[in-house]
Parts: sequence; structure tokens; C-alpha cells
Amino acid sequence: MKFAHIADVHLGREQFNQPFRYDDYLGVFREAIEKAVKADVDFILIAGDLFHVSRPSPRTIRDAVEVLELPRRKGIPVFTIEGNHDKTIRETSVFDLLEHLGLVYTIGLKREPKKGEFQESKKLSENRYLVWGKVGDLEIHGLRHHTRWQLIRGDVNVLKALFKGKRGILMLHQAIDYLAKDTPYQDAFDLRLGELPDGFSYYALGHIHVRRTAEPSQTGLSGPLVYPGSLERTDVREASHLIRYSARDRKPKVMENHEAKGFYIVEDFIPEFVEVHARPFYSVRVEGSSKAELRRKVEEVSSLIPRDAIAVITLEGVVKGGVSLAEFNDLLKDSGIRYYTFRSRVVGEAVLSKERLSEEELFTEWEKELLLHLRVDPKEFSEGLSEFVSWLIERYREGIPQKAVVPKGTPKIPEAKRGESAEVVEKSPKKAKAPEKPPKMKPEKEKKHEKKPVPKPKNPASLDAWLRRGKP
Ligand SMILES: [Mn+2]
Repeated sequence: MKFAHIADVHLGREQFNQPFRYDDYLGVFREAIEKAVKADVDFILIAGDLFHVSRPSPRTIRDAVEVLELPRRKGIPVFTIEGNHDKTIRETSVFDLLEHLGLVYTIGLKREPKKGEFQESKKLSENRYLVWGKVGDLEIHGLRHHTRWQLIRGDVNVLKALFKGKRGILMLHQAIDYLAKDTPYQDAFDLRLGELPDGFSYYALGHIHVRRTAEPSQTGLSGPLVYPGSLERTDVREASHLIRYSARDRKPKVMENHEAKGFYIVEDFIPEFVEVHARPFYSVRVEGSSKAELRRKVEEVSSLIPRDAIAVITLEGVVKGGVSLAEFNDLLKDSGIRYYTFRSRVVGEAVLSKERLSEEELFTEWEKELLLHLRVDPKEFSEGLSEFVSWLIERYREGIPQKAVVPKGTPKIPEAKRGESAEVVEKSPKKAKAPEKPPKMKPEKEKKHEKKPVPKPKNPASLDAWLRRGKP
């Protein structure tokens, strides 16, 4: 039995608002699928975030259909789950469309039973079925992305309850603490290692964008935990190369970051990494104590960056009077570098950026996780409010990530003191604001209960209760 395990494709993403990045993300997806088909796999897993958004454009859907037709023509089934980026609270999603076209099989909780050559299901409650994939005797279980407070509800571990006694493969799109170290999810993990259901021969994971694996001998689980990482370089932290000035000879050095991008081909549950050709991505850091020094060094490093690369150049240092990023754009204008952008951590006075920051750059992982929790169906949110509040309180008791608060980008408005030291980080208004949220919400809930003559049970502490409410 041989299969391919792909995750975090983010099809449709135009990173840095650059149309050529759309083609890059599509190109590595096509490459991965072609390589899987060529390796004659029995099936393909896509462990969440096939799409960058839950409502992809017609063009993105067309391109996905075109690529997914390659395995279908060979009779190779593709099993998917929805990730945090492409899940939807709507009745019908793009995955229903792909499934209808016979291009993918989505697994997890469904409103309707499924039965076919590659699918099986079991009724759990009224209008709720657990659907899994099957290839020969092998079962492929999984669940779309859920937030931690949806999965771990008081004494109920929804995953352990749903998949009790199941065998085969488990596909999830969640950050597991054990493998989240030194990733953006270190402090924003969804599950602890011990919260995973045991008994599976392979844990096909998605969500963490860097490649990570753990053997059963390390985890005590019955099979390996595997994150293939994203197919493209989605963040400067996934850079292929670093350019840094060495302290010794004050010359810039190019270092390979050894962060290959790709996916796994798994035979007898032993994963073998297969690389895809993601675009070179350079993370450059230039320090200086004057604008002239920074400009000289930018010119110096530009000759080390290949023309087809993306470069994120971070300016650092203390410069009297500050610098404006616009003052650097003329330097690389004729360099031919495919795309470059400057970021500033220069301390002085006003630092202006022409860049429009995306949500991804503006918020820390912890803040994004919080937003994700708030972005559910209002009905589901209000019903799960007490769990949400206890989750939040638990998170604050554990201590909110310190590191994640360091601002990455440059704000649009001038801000003199940013990035000076850890003290500034401590004072970050974003961090200070968050704890106010639960108290603000609580009164709303109490009001609601006053109006209702028969309040619902506060903590539905059973799997049945969990299945009856909200959407799968
Ligand atoms: Mn992702």
C-alpha cells in the first residue's frame, strides 16, 4: 500500500499581491500531484487548506479541477479534509462541488451517509454521519479543522470519542504541541500529544507549514505523526536562504536554510520526502547606523540574490532621524529581482511603510487563533460561550506567548518607539486588550439566559450533545 500525503496547498493565494505567486502555488500543486501519480500511489491525501480561502475564485476552481483530473483519470482516489483556511459554515462548499465531480472524497462528519467504492459511513445521530475513506482493507479517518475549544470540551475529548477503536490512517488539520516547537504555532497549538486518539498506523497532519515528523518511539503513539508542510514558501520564516552579515569580516554571507518544500510518499507507513520546486525565497537582514550605511549594504547584498527569487529585506539599527522605506526603493529598481520588499525595524523617528500589511503579517499567531475562535457561526458561538471563556481563561493562566507579540511588519502610521526592546513588547496594546474580551461577552450571555424561561444545559458534556449542536 503506497500513498501520497500533501497538505497546505493554499491554491489561489497571490502572495504579496503578486499575480505570479498564484502561478507558483498552482505550479507546485501540479508538480506534487504529477509526482504522486507517476509514483503509482494507491491514493492521495490532502490534509487541509487545499484552497487559501473558503470561496475560491472560478479560476482557482478551474485550475484545481484540471490538476485533480490527473489522478482521477488513473483511478487514484483523493481524500481531503477542510482546513482552517478553506472550511465553511455554509451548507455547500467548493469541496461538495469537487466531490460531485468525482475528484475528491471529503471525510469527517456529514449530514448525509456515503457509500461507495472508496467511502463508508456510520450514523451517529439524527442527520449526523461519520464518513471515512477506504482503499482495500485500509480505513482513512479524519475530521475537518476545529478549534481547541470545540475538540476538548471539559471532560469530553471529541476526537477520542469519535475515533475510539478505529484503525488505519487519521487525517487532521490541527497544530499538535509536540511538533509545534519553533513554529508559529508553538504557543497557539490545538492539541496536546496525549489528546490524540491512539491506534492509527499513520497520522496525516496539516496546518503547520514546516516539515515535521515524530516516530512512535518518540511519542508512544501507534504510528508516525507527519506534517509535510506547505508546498510553497508562505512566510519569511520558511525562507530557502538567509543573507546575514558576519560579525567577523563584515561581509554578507548566503546561508541555505535547509527548508525544502514538498510532500510525502508513504509505503508501509514509512514516509519518504519528495521535494517540489518552490521559488527561492531570501530572508535578508541589513544593519546600519545611518541611512548611507543601510543603502550601501542593500546594494551589496542585491548581487547575492538570484533574479528569480523573492526577497524580504529587513533593515535594522538605530538611525538618527529614522528612515523611510520609500528611500530604498530606487536601489533595487533595476536589479531584476522577481519581487522584493523592505521591512523596517529601524529605531529613530518616523518609520513609514508603503506596504499594506495583510492580516497574516499584522496579527500574531495567538491573535489569529483568537480571531478564528470568534469567527464561527453566531449560534454555535453563543452556545459554546462558556467553553470558549474557560478556554480563554485557561490560556491566560498558562501565560500568553511572549515571543509571538514581537511586531513583524511595519505599521502604516508613524510610531517612534516600536521594536526597541522587550519592554515595548510587554506594553503592546494588542496584548493588553485581549484579556478584556471575556468580561465583555459574559453579560451578553447572562442577558440571554434571563430572557429564556428554560435555559439550555450550560456544559453539554457528551459527544451526543456535541453532535447535536452546531455544524460538523
Ligand atoms: Mn495552512
